[in-house]
Amino acid sequence: MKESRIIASLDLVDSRQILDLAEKISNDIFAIKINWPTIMSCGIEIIKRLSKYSKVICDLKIADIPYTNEKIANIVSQQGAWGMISHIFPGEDSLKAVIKGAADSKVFGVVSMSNPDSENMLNKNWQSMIKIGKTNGVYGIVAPANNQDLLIKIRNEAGNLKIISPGSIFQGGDPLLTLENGADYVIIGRGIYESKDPVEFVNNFNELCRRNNLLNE
Ligand code: BMP
Repeated sequence: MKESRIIASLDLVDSRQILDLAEKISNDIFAIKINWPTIMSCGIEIIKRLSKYSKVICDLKIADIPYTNEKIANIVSQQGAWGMISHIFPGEDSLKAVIKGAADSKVFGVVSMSNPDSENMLNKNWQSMIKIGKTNGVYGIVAPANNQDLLIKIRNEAGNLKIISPGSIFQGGDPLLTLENGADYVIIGRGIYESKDPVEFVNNFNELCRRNNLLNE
């Protein structure tokens, strides 16, 4: 069956609303990503509840010392998250601890960000962060959908790593172009949950991908 390339970033703070939307779109997306606002408002058990509908990627952007990172990753994994997002910038020791704590859950490392000022900070170090990610066995990395030049450079060095890309629509990126330029999945938040009809939005984008031969086998 062809597989959607949408990761829906459901950054909502009401459990009922997020579960309702998850139920409606779950058949037509690849995964749901949740972030701090959702977890802080709905509680950590929202991971388990959403996992009934879809793979869940927990975007805590873990960035602490190894001891703490391992604990965080372990809790997320025990809640049933399919994947989690970790920073790589704190260094190899911290990333290794995330990967250990994550056990069977996939780890995605941040090698670049979509906010404009990250060009002056984090994004300067994307090459060394990819190297650390590869050496330590991350499953994928995060690269911006609103910076196609950087995305293409990252794709060329990422090898087999999956690329997940936020920064579409509300942050200016074009999700179709992002897939054409080598992202494996586009992360779309407000573009979905603030659209008049999220189900229609997701179906329309899947159809656009299908017409451009961009659905996964
Ligand atoms: P939106 O499509 O509404 O802009 O949401 C994007 C989501 O991806 C948010 O959860 C945001 O925190 C996250 N994100 C991002 O926008 N840029 C990054 O570089 C990394 C992210 O995780």
